[in-house]
Amino acid sequence: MTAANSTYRIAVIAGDGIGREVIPAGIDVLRHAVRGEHCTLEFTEFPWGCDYYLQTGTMMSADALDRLQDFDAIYLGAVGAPGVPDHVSVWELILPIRQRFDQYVNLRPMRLLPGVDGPLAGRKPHEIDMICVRENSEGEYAGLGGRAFVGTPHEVAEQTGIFTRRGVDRIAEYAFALAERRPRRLLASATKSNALQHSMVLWDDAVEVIAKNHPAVEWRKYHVDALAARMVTHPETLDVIVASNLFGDILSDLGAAITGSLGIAPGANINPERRYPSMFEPIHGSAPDIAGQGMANPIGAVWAGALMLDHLGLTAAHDRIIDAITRVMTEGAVRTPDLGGRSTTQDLGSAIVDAIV
Ligand code: GGG
Repeated sequence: MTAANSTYRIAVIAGDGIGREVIPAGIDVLRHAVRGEHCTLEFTEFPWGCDYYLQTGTMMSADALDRLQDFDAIYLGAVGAPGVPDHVSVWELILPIRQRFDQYVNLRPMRLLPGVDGPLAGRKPHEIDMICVRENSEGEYAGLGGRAFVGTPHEVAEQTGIFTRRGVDRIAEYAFALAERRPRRLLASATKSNALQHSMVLWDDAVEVIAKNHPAVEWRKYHVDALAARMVTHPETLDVIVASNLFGDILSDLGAAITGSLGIAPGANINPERRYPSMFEPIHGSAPDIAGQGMANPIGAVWAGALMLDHLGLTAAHDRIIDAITRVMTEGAVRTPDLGGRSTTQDLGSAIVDAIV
């Protein structure tokens, strides 16, 4: 950020599939939302993703991380395409960015918007308002392990989860501090310490110590399977959920599903110390089955963009976007097919732009 002229430099990686459709809609909304804020959003697009991989053999250029480091934030669409193994697209783009820039918090709001019918019968927006604080730098996605004897009957794979005291302490601290700022001040810690007797017992021990610093927060731990069930049966009892990398990934997809569509859900990969740029993305993937048809829901990307503005200090612009999304969903005239409508990505993006006041 350059304070003198309030220009915010944003790296854009639209990526693959519907990422290329929802990110332009998001940029359009962001530009409208900051009008009157006396600032400029300067977007720099990078062509990285699966097409780039098929042309060059790598998902990003060799100097990509050095180049991204100079930006105030990164706005990501989606990665993944037929013809490129998913572990390549994720491990050569999303995960290196999260790790290099120590984006150890993956924040995923899960909120039923007014006007949206989720799959849980009769539930009202105030009953489904959760946020997942997912550990984003280690755990099950640490990347350690390997395969041997590939292609033989003796083939073996090892995937090692890494849980450090520092890693759990810092994500728990972030989650409790967030819970303290929310009206209900509730926190659920996702564990599985009955079966994972090393990693998840460390997780539980660390969370318990951090909880003592936050006496105003009412908290308890749940085994992750029971917590998944509770999200469906009693979502109104849940507020902040703190979870490991894998558990948080799964729970937040479930959370998105019960709010009506995966297409609505935003994600923020945050380096809270602001030593490095943070990255903002819809949680959905590239959806090759609907890519190219202009029917993807842009709300996840738009909402992720709003989280980016909030992170950059443009809180009023964030609020304007959330109000506009809420207004459009409440009115109900413009909906993409995932929400039961026939509108296009562009229709919905334009309706959100028009609803910004
Ligand atoms: N919107 C980003 C995207 O394409 N995500 C796909 C994905 O599977 N990401 C893995 C993760 O979030 O850990």
